[in-house]
Amino acid sequence: MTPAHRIKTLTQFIVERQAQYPHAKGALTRLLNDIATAAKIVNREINAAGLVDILGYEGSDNIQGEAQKKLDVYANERFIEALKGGGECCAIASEENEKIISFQNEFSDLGKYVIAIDPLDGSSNIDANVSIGTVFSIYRRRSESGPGVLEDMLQPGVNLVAAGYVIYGSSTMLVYTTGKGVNGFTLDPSVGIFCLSHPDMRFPETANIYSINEGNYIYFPEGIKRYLKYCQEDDPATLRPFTSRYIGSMVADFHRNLIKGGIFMYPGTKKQPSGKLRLLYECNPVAFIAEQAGGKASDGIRRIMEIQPKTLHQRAPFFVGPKAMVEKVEVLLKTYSSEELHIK
Ligand code: P6P
Repeated sequence: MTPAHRIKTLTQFIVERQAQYPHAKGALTRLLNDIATAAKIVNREINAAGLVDILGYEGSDNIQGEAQKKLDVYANERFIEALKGGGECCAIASEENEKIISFQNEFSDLGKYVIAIDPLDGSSNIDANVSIGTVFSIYRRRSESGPGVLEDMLQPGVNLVAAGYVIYGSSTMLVYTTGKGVNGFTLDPSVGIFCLSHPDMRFPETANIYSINEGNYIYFPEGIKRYLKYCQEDDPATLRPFTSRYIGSMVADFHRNLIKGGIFMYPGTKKQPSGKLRLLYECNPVAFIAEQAGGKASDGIRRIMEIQPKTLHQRAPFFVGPKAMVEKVEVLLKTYSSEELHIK
């Protein structure tokens, strides 16, 4: 048992980091704490979901046309409530809402940030008791004042101020970055406090896991088919054959790969050329974390964080993990799929 004086809580950590920025007024600190508060409330419902009637479908579809699980709706409402109440952001883009949700703050010096969020990613796994997650991106607003507008949200990942995810698994963790490394905090449910458990997270030097839905194999570009065969070749010197691991919940798959070393792939296919994952609130935040952890994130051609979003819910092919693994995919796509993917 770690002595109490050696536990560093998320709040202590954020405040300490804020002290490194003399001009910081604490807005980002409060915003991150608002997110942590909502995560604790969602975590409580997820853990109780098996006991109360909150599993199953809400009976409505979200803007993606995906049937909304009751917990999706519940999580979305909790995060919107916490962020609106906290007053530090002027708009939210959520996977569950077609348009941005804008707030007018009565105090003009508030609301400097906008948030893009997937409140409950992987929710199709809820009733199978598989780990699910929340993913969030934080940008500075671009508009001067008043309620946030769409242009505040349509920013490339390189403009991110902070990004992170919460994984609701065997334990609940919040992992985030503000561009100065990646740190992981585990929730102590007995006191409702996130405690620093994974300081300075980085991809391991050696990595041998690949994560992809191989059920889409026949629709993959030739370069991806070649990469999968590469993963399966017998070459102990390069740790191959790699191990295939796929949960179908991006946060859980990425978190495992960050800890143990591996690449997560959701390629574009003949059926969905832009892939399935959304740029703003799934690819960009995970890409920021991956880069800060020494890795790389690409759409197979370009750095994910340099893509200029054109629409709120646009999708992107997504390859994220250790640099060497992502670069191998990029080379094979360039070699075998250049026409298909219009690679110059
Ligand atoms: P598939 C969950 O619905 C999600 O958006 C991600 O969390 C996950 O990685 C992906 O979809 C799984 O998609 O097509 O493999 O079931």
